[in-house]
Amino acid sequence: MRPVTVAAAQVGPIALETTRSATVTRLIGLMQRAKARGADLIVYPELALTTFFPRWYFEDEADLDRFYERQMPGPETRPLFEAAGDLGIGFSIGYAELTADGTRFNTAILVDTSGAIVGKYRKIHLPGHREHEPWRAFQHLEKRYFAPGNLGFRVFDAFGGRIGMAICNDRRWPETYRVLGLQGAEMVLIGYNTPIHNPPAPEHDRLSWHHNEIVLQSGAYQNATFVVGVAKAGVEEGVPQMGGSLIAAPTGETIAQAVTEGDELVIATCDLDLCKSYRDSVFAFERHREPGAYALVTGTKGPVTPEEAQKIDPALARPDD
Ligand code: CDT
Repeated sequence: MRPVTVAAAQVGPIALETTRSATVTRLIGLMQRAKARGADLIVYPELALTTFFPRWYFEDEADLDRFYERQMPGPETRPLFEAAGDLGIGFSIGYAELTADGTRFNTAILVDTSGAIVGKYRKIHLPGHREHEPWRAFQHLEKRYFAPGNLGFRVFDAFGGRIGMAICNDRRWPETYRVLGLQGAEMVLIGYNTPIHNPPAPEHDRLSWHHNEIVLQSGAYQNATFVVGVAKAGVEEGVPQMGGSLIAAPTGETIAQAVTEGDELVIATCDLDLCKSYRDSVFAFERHREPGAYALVTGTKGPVTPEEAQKIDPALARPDD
């Protein structure tokens, strides 16, 4: 047995004017409760230090800066690291990162039980749009406010296992889990902010929870890993965001799930050895995958015609005698 007790720390709304320090105090409260319930690791949502600011169009880029961290830890976030070290609990948290060269990333880090950063991920799949679209009830300007992550999907050996991270929209893409799965990920941590209303496709709104659960479950099952999905939930600055935080096992089953849309700990003890049974049998990648047949997966970004596909993968043009 290799048990890791993980707490998905769903966080209710954070108002625009809430200070970083107030939010960090709130996150420390969740951390203390998680530790008291036996957690080794607490996972906070995407952009957990502020309100989900991509819902607004800021004409002046300088207005954006207040949402970004130039250092991690910085003066306002250091107490979170100190609390983790004092309590002996690890954490993962999402935040907006502004690098020394001025690049903006949507980032998550993994911190061990001594309070040291042991892993970093920068969000690769950025949803939404780049330009102001006033017809929308609210914006989703991630493509404007962040550059695509440049660190790939890495794994980190920590907590007695192999941990991967992804952020929100990444969870909808099978490539995310597969790249991590090919590196032996045993637990994938995914914070998210998902507005229930999707302005370009409102017909999807009622399916938000269904889509959340199927992608987290299938990512877990198809890659023989635990997946921890953690929401920033509730009505934040007038925009309802889905909760539905959950922990999925390599069996494909949900083993713990949120029942509120506010601050809530969703806790499960995950035996990482459970991954082995799937990785050694139905998903023994080294025996059963056929990467030669997947040329289109990396050979094109968008859909192609059958003729274009044949140029990328000549097998698709071979006579079927
Ligand atoms: N934060 C984030 O990535 N949210 C997206 C919303 C998609 S609709 C523009 C998500 O996939 O949940």
